[in-house]
Amino acid sequence: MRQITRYCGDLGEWPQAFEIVPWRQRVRAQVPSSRLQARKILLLLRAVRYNPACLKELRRSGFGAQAGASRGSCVKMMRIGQVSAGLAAGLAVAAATFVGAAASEPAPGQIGLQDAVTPVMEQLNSFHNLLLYIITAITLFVMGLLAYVMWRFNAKRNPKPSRTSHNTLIEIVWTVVPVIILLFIAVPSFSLLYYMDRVEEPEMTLVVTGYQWHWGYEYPDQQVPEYLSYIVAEEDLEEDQVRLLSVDNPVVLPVDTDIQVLIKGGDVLHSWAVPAFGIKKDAVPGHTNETWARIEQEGTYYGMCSELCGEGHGFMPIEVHAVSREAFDDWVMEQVAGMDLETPPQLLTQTYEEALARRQVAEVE
Ligand SMILES: [Cu+2]
Repeated sequence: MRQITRYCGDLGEWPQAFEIVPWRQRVRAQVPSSRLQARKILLLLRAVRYNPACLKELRRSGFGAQAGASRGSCVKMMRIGQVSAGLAAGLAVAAATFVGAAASEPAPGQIGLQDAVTPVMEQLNSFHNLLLYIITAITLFVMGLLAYVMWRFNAKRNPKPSRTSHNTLIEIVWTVVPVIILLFIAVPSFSLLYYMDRVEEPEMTLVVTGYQWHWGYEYPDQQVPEYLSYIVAEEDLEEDQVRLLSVDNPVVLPVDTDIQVLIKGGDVLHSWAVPAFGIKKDAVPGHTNETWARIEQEGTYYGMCSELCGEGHGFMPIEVHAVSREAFDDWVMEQVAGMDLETPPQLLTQTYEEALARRQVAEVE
């Protein structure tokens, strides 16, 4: 948000449009989806026209998630932009693809995957796109063949059907070509699978445990004992919280840090899945699964339990707050304050003694 104001500050009335307001509730309740898309396009067009750095920042921050505007200013912008609703609707699809939806959560009218914030998800994204090209080509080719066969070999054109039943060359071709295509796909697929598997030298570890129906999080290196994370009930939602996705105690993780994530089940099978990180790992009772994340952007990211685990399966969301390494250290110090620690917590930017001294100085002041 601060970044956006910095880059977009010279756009006059602009920053107002990016005020963080409880826009989700307001906008979703009042503005139809096509109008939301129109607003996105207009903001985008203006950003391109006035300030490329601003556009970059907007895209980085997940555009849709933070660009809040009331219905009034939306209508005003439509007038300012002098873009007819028809044109806007036509552009909507293109804009949704170009801008990318919110970085952290599903958005209305979203096309494609959530924006990647880890190297793993970036690679997953490009692998997904590669497959999409291949699938499209195959589909078009097969459809073309079918259309040709229907036209060329219909009963009218062939009153006396041919009795041909084998053609060795064609049979070899239609066996070998798919094998080659699969091999071609297998190479990036396997290398990605191993890349996702584990990180060489993690700087810290997060232990995730799935329970019916909430999550437990523990930071062994930081001596933060396990705490539980429950969904926020609909009637208790605060203005900036998201229905079915916000939790009472989110996971806090540092950005630009290789984090080992260990996932296990406390009772039945669950699955810890955060789309923006490219993580979906089963939480299995009696077995620890491993994966990793290196988050490249600060922000709030949401996910859900993705393994049917019983009645409350749809109500155990995941909320991750990715903060700077310094802010993470501060958070750890808050968690361990007043605890009787045998081993000092491993902090990322300072030693425990330094952090303690700093806290004491701050208290005196
Ligand atoms: Cu579950």
